[in-house]
Amino acid sequence: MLPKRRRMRARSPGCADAFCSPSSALFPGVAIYLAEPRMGRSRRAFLTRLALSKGFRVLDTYRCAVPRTRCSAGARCASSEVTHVVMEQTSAEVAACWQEQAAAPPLGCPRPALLDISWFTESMAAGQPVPVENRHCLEVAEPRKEPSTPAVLMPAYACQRSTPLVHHNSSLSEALETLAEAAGFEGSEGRLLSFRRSASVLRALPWPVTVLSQLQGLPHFGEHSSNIVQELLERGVCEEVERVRSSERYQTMKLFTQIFGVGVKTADRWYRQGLRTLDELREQPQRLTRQQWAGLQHHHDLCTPVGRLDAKALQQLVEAAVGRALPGATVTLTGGFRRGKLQGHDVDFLITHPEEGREAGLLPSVMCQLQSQGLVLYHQHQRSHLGDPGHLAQQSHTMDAFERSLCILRLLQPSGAAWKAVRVDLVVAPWSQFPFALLGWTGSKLFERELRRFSRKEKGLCLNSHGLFHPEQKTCFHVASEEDIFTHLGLAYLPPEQRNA
Ligand code: DCP
Ligand code: MG
Repeated sequence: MLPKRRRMRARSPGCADAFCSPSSALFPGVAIYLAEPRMGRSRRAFLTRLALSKGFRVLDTYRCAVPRTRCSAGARCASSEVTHVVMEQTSAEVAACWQEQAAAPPLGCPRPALLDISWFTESMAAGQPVPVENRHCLEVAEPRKEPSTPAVLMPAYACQRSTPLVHHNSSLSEALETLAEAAGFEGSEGRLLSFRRSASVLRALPWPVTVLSQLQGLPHFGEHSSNIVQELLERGVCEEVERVRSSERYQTMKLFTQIFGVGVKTADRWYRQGLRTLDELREQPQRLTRQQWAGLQHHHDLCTPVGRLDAKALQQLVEAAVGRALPGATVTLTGGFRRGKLQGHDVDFLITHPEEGREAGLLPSVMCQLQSQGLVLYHQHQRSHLGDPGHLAQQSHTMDAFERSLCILRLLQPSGAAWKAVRVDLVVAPWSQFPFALLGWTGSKLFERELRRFSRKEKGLCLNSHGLFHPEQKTCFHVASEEDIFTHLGLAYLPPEQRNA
């Protein structure tokens, strides 16, 4: 039993059996009745308040839908207004039974629609009643397909499932990604990973999640992630996510970590020292590395997403410079653009040459070529560590030992004299390691992480951008393509467009 005050609140305001009169509702043609059996009283009260706040009319009693004067049942058939009966976790059969027993309308009176909670939550999210579709209806003749049982087998590792770029659960996965990012800002690696994994599962689902029960059986949905999804489905917004997004801490950490060369640790230090804006950083150049200073100088451009056409134009420039520096060398566009993304924060290129060894020390001459054309705004060369003892099997998931140049290049815009600064990574891999490097640099970051975890935990092998190794025997698998790597791991091949985990 609810405390008295809460009971009063659940039933107020206004008339005795309706929570809201037709004249005060935004949608006078719609009168909702929330059927309680599986819903529970407090949840019903919560949903009622939600609907009222959005201007819906919610009735406290269930009656048939014909005005009393025209209804054959006459006075027995009281006020006659419910148009939409909403139930939760109720099968079609149980719903029909409920209607017969609780309040079957007399002959001649049309029955209101018997709907599951998905119609309600979609309407709340839309801010207006959405049209009733078959999938919302409980009164279908054939047994309804239970949305609580996922029609897909969802494997636990992201490398075991297809994750397309465009999917059905963007707002849910973006909310979880925000929480993952915020956890990362606080150094909570465990929370970062669990939110990121649940967001990734949603991206892999071939249908939109509309009711919480559809999460049953899906991997990586702990209590916290499930609660977030539940709140989003019921209210359209999640308080925790909104709180994070509007917090000074999150906004400042996001601002600082977007600067080229600034990681979470640096951003956190600056935040704790009271810094909040880019201008404050610019006033203290002694705090900044050369890379961060260049990042700040070109910050506006570097925060503007790079488009596919820009990536293609840069590929031509890089190909020309590489071709002059080492004829026969190839340039492959990797990173997000290889996965089909239309925009990215940078452009990643992988360079190799079919004759093993010819690629060594290639980048200084490539950079000279680009510099002579006035295209280099900043670059930092890192020599190859491939010759260093024991490097191959030891690389972490974030760093490999390839020669690379982290650059900011000047890209002329088709519009004319204007140009913009673009972040470009050039990475050089020997031919024999190219498939591993390509796999490692195509991403997504979570996909890579999961692939390496799968290799280690399920196969006892160590995978990185240099090779696939047997840790004890220190042996390496020879491969000619990415497909070979998937085969060695016993995985179905996933093309880059399906690696958007
Ligand atoms: N990568 C890596 N080692 C690094 C940096 C990146 O192995 N030091 C890998 C991880 C990513 C891929 O390369 O999967 C590309 O990195 P980006 O950060 O450029 O990520 P994306 O290209 O996927 O995203 P965006 O479109 O924002 O550039
Ligand atoms: Mg990239």
